[in-house]
Amino acid sequence: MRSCRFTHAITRKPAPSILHGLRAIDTGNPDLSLMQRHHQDYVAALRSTGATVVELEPLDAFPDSVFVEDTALCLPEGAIVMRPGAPSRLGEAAEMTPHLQALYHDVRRIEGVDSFIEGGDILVTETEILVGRSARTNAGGVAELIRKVDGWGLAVREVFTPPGVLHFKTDCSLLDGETILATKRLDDSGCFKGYRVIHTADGEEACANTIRFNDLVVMPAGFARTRNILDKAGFQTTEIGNSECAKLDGGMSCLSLRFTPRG
Ligand code: CIR
Repeated sequence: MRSCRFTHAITRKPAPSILHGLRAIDTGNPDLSLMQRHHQDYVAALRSTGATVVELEPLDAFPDSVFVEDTALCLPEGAIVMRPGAPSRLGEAAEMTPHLQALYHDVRRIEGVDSFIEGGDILVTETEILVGRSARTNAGGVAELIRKVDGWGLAVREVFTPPGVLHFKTDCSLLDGETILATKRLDDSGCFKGYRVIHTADGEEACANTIRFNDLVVMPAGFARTRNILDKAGFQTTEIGNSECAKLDGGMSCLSLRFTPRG
């Protein structure tokens, strides 16, 4: 299962500038030291599966740079550096490029001046790449992604992130080759036909963003009913505190790039 099994991850430690991170609604500033503790737990969970985790140093010039997922799409065949739609995040992608070049021979870039796309809008399954148009990902970004992954064996399907939802994966995640965890509101859009879909428990929509990383499903702490549903479905779940990232609309997938480079 290439969509769930990974030899590598890249993370970036949160910087003091995280206080200035983007957020849709201001519910107060994140506590840096608590976020650092949660981040260490997250890295430890990834490492516990046997993966190599490259931990990058904080980048204070970019308040949201802890959310590395948005900077790239990493597939076994190669990596594609994104062009984030948030102006304050555009420079984060270039900062990631050399770290990808250290692990991949083939690193491509989204480069059109009118192309915008963030990794949080991309869900890679065993058979396809779903890309959600959103306030951060536009038609130009999707069109350029389709050209850039040509020949890498996965079809790209354009879908739509619900209005008011930051990223497509804010509302869904892959649990295994054919199973997706999603909010009912996203599933109702019909974008997961052909997949087995497990819904988040009512009132627990905020935990739809998990990651399947090797044997683990890593989910945010505090969503006992959804965790119970996943446990009963046979998944091995683990919880990580996410209170501080949640203040900036961040979740489990945002904190890492996960991949198995072919070299
Ligand atoms: C942002 O608004 O860009 C950040 N505060 C949160 C990014 C979360 N990333 C993700 O869902 N992939």
